[in-house]
Parts: sequence; C-alpha cells; structure tokens
Amino acid sequence: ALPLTCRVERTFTAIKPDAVNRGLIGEIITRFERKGYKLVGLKLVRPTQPLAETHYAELASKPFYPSLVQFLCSGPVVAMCWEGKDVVRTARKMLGATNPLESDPSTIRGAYAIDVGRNVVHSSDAVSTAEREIALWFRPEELVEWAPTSLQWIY
Ligand code: 3AN
Repeated sequence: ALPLTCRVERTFTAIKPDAVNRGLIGEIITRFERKGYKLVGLKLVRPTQPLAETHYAELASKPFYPSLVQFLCSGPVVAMCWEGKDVVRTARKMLGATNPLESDPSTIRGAYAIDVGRNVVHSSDAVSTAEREIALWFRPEELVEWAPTSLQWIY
C-alpha cells in the first residue's frame, strides 16, 4: 500500500518526433498505463527551438547538442507527466539504456530503437530534473488530480 504520508513522485516523459511519426504513441502510453502509473498531464506539442534548448541545457557542451535540439523541434512531441510510486527511476528502467545497442529488448528503446540519435523517448533522470522539466513543459493548471479511489487496485 502507499502510505498516506508518502508524496508520490511525478516524472516528465516525452514521446519524441521519431516515435510520433512511426505511430508508436499508443504503444508507449500503454506500457505506462499497464504498469500502474497515472497520466496527470498530456499534450501534443511542436517544440520551439528555445524550449528544446532549455530542455537539453545540461547537454549544451556536447558535440551532438545542435542536432539533438533540431531533432526535438522537427515534428510533434507527446509531452506527458506520469505519477506514481518511484516513477522517475522506474520510467528510466522502462525506457532502457540511452544507446539502443545496450538497451534490453524488453524495454521501450530496446524494442523500438536502433540509433542513439533516434531513441524514441525521453524521461527525467532524477526527481529534481523532473520538477524542472514538468515546470518547463506544463502550466500548473494543465496537470490533473486523480480520485484516490482509482489507486486502490495498484497500492
Ligand atoms: P537519456 O535520454 O537516456 O537521459 P542523455 O540525457 O545522456 O540520455 O542524452 C539525451 C539525448 O541525447 C538522448 N536521448 C539521445 O537522443 C541524445 N544522445 C545522447 N548521446 C548521444 C550521442 N552519442 N549521439 C547522438 N545523440 C545522443
């Protein structure tokens, strides 16, 4: 059970333009739903360059940064906020390693990606990163609360 005093985590997960163009939105959302996480924010966005640059600001010194920013802006992105116990770390496990060569085939990247530059999904790497990314992509009123009764079969 989820202790009442435990504040459940939220994470920011994005379905990148490659996956949207390949028709993988449903597959990816299904995995998170079936795991037991609750979708508290969802929208289709065509990111602007400033949004993509801010999102990937920590990677600004990397040689692949310009192409990474350009890629994120190249088409629609599904921006999501998922909520639940340990969702930040668990989502990263569900995504699999950054490099598809190293991601287990049971993970999203392992199942659907071949190229590190086209690796289908993003999810925040820590709780503090999630807070920053959720605030960057969503306005507070775009995030919803679920009825507590909807959680009784999960926790
Ligand atoms: P993750 O997305 O697994 O947190 P990061 O934060 O190291 O990985 O990298 C962010 C994104 O940058 C990755 N999702 C990937 O699309 C891209 N990326 C990382 N490493 C490379 C690389 N060597 N070449 C091209 N793109 C890369």
